[in-house]
Amino acid sequence: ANEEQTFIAIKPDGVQRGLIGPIISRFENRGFKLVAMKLTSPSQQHLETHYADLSTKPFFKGLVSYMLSGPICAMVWEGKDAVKTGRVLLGATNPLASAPGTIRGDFAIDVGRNVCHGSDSVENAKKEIALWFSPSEVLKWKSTQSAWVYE
Ligand code: YYY
Ligand code: MG
Repeated sequence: ANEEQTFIAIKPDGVQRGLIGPIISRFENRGFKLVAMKLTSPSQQHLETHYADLSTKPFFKGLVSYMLSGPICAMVWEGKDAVKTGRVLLGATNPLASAPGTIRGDFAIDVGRNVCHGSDSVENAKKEIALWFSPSEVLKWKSTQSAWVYE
């Protein structure tokens, strides 16, 4: 029940701005468990697949070149309601509409530089995790904190 997984990626602007630590801390502090992580520079084709649902949007080309502009910190976080709660931690897509206290609401201004990605559904999380990680890169481990995070 507490094993839902979501794909979270710190985008090139987040990496360049030194926000890997602060963003990871938000998920750690909340009680989620890190089960996969890598710093990676995926190909254009990989990023076009990741954002395939948006391929007809006018911002698609710019989005892909932004995602190609530097390393990305790709992660899988696990825990109760991880997908929906991950989106809450991220804030709205447009940072100017994101509440303070959210990642985008605290660290970003423009929609095309919104520092972090998070899966929007359990089904898409599964697809994204399979795209970014091989099964052996996603670890099964028991956190000693779990009995203090979950009742
Ligand atoms: O899931 P989320 O990242 O919050 O938004 P999506 O609608 O999936 O769009 C993906 C990505 O595209 C968004 O994080 C920024 C960019 N984008 C944009 O540059 N301009 C828009 N009007 C909408 C989205
Ligand atoms: Mg999305």
